[in-house]
Amino acid sequence: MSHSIAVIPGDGIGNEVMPEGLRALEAAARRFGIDLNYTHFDFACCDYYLAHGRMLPEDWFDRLKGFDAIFFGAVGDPARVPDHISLWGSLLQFRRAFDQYINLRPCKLLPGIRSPLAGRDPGDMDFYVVRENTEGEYSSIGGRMFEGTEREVVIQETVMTRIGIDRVLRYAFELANRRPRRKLTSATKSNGISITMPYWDERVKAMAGHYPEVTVDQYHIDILTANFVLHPDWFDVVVASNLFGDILSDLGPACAGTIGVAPSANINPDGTYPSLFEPVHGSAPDIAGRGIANPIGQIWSAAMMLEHLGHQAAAQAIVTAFEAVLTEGDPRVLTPDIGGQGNTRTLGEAIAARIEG
Ligand code: GGG
Repeated sequence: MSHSIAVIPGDGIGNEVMPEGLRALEAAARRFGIDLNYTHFDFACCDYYLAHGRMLPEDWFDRLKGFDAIFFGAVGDPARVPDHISLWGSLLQFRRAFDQYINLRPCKLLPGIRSPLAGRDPGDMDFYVVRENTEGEYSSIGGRMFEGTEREVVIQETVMTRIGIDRVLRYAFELANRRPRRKLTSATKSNGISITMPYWDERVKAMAGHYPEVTVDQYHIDILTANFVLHPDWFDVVVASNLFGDILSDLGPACAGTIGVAPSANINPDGTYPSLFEPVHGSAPDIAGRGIANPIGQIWSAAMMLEHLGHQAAAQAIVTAFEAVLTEGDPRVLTPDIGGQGNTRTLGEAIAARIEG
């Protein structure tokens, strides 16, 4: 079976973890007889912006729309390009144009990684954040008035639509319904954000009526973040708006010990357009160029991509491989964020070797 993959490493450590993601994919492809055809793109990064005055070429949509999936690294180089320009000019364009309205982000304690949540065992944290990915607080609607004067006014709207909320809720309820605990938690802030968030809560209640087997609870985002730290075992599927989901899906992996291992899938569930797979972490300018970034977020994202393309066994082989390498815990192999003295490549090579058996 053959799949076309668009490869976009982006900025910073995206360029360092991407080769290890591809190494893992190739190892899985060899073992399971999958034919993966890669096309590499140099846009959606700040070098491209500085050379061309835009993050993407004019014809980017037509060039990417026919791929089976997009494998993405990270974006952002704030010393050279403001973050809102690089993010809005690339990743957020992909998510919207390809209607990738689900951002699925697993949060799991992994073997051998020391969690700041002392005394927890791996069973204590194993949940998904389902983030709404195309609207909400990430709107481009708003503007400035009286710029540069004392009367300066800045407004940005939150956009919530019935279709947009219902489709992410349906996905989250379906996911919860397939999992043994059948539990869904909704992130809200309807006491303070008094128009959009009560509407979100209403839609959760309406959707819950279609899923009587799923236990539903909801927390305001402030106490929810506290409970991620204090009681990660309470959660199974957590559904959240764009901004809340972004925050929760960094916090979840941080509670598991490092954000460097966290993967994500930006999914277009209808399959009309390619879905995009990327680590949760950004371009990490503080460590970029040193070759020490943890590649597991990129490698796990590769596994999510293979699963999305229908290769469950190959995806599982990748997860089993990095769990085995972590369990082994050889400090010469592991990256510094998880207590090792190795680097991006030593960890990536060890995982690829395990995948091939
Ligand atoms: N690999 C993900 C990445 O580059 N993230 C940068 C970022 O700021 N993302 C914000 C978002 O996911 O909305």
